[in-house]
Amino acid sequence: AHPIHVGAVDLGASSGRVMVGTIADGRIELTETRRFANGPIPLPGPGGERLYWDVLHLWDEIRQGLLAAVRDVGPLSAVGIDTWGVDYGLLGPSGLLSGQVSAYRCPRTRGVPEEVFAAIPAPEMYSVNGLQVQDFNTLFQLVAESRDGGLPRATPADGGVVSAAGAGSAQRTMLLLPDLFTYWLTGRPVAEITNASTTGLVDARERAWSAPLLERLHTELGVDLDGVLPEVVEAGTVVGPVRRDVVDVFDPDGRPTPVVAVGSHDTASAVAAVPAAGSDFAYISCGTWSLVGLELDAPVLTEASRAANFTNELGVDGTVRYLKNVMGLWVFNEAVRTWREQGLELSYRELDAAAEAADPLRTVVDINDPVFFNPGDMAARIDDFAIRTGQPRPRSVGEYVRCIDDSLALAYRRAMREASELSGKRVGVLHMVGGGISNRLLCQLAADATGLKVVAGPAEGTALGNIVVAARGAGLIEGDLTALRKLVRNSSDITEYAPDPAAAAGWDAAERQLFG
Ligand code: LRH
Repeated sequence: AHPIHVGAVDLGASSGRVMVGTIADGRIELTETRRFANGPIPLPGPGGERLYWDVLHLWDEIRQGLLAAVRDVGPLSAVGIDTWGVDYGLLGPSGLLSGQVSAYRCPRTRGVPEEVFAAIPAPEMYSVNGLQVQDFNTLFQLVAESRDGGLPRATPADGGVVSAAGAGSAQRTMLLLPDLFTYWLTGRPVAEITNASTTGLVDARERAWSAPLLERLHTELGVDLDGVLPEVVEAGTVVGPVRRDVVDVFDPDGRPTPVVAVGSHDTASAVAAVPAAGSDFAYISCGTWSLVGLELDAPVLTEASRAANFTNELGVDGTVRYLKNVMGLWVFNEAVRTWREQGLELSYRELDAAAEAADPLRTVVDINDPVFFNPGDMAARIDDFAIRTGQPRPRSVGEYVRCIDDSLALAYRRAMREASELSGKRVGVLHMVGGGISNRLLCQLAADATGLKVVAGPAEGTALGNIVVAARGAGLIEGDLTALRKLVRNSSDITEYAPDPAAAAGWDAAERQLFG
């Protein structure tokens, strides 16, 4: 059989890439055809800074990456797109992008959840959408958007001021970022379910927009989403052929390549690629964020789960991604960015080696503390945290990185235990996927802190998850999730880390000291 080439566009908050997965002999070989930097761009706004994505630049990179794929590797039999969750663009009545695309770290949503929960109590909301509360959930962004006038208010809820007289929101269409790029490629607007589940507007049991929730947003907060939300599709749906006049991408028969709505939330693609053989596994998807959790058949919508801020995002093939957002390598990347601005040139390898040599658990922070969320000088924030909690401040770059790694592992330990308790699922092995697994110290610390065997790999989990779902959606391969995972496993470098039993006491003590 001749090889099948599948294009995967995978955008992260700090970098994006276009890959080709070549499927032959039960394996996938990856070729990267384009990689580019990404990051939120600040602009001055009313009451402070706003953060935006340069989506036109991203679109241009996607186009060039796909053209390079066809040119350098061969015709593409399918294309799939995934990005980080929650962010969206709005189309105006003529289908053109209207306004800018806000970045999820934009402070415009500060205080919005409280405003929303005053009208729709948080427990009521969680019992429907099962979503953790983060300021950046699309629902809160849409409330902020309508307050800024980007989404016209349907009722004069802002002290009698109607922002765009007469213009109903129904003239807008909201497309999450992967769906926006898919729309530009195919002309068809859809909402792929795994990413739609990060909006807060989806009924987690029904896997559909929640009509009662939308109704309440309209009547109680004046946010009218009637007609704004596109048709929901499950991951694996062929959205349509690529428009060759837009990007000239074709298959081996010269026909326009089908664009498949894959697990378009990057985390959903990463979880689809966890190379697990059985079902007793937990996972950590390690990138800008660490997404720590379990795969379940049904959402956990209990009050205890809400109180622990666990989320029920939706996965491919009817699964639920029951997980927690842990701050992730964001803190490390921001620290490095600041050091480089200060003139300190250290490679990742040197930084990891320095962390490895540093004393373990000397300083630990609550890595999920909101002080680490916004861009800025992370070392200074660690200092503040250390002083506030009566711990020694790190004395060297290596000690700062060690503090970040130790603190991440401590957060993994806690999230792991909670996920198990709240869902009743027992965990036998911890899979780590994503670029963050190149940090070997972090993988070992994850094993030590959780007491679980860690199976690390693949680093390109998200792209592989994208590729297998795109390939199956386009009818190029067959099989259930277990079969797709086997294909990923055959294609990946995998490293195992055994927990060091002698380390357990240190982790117990660190957790007690920091969290009581
Ligand atoms: C990871 C991720 C995560 C979301 C966040 C906005 O890239 O998609 O799952 O919570 O970005």
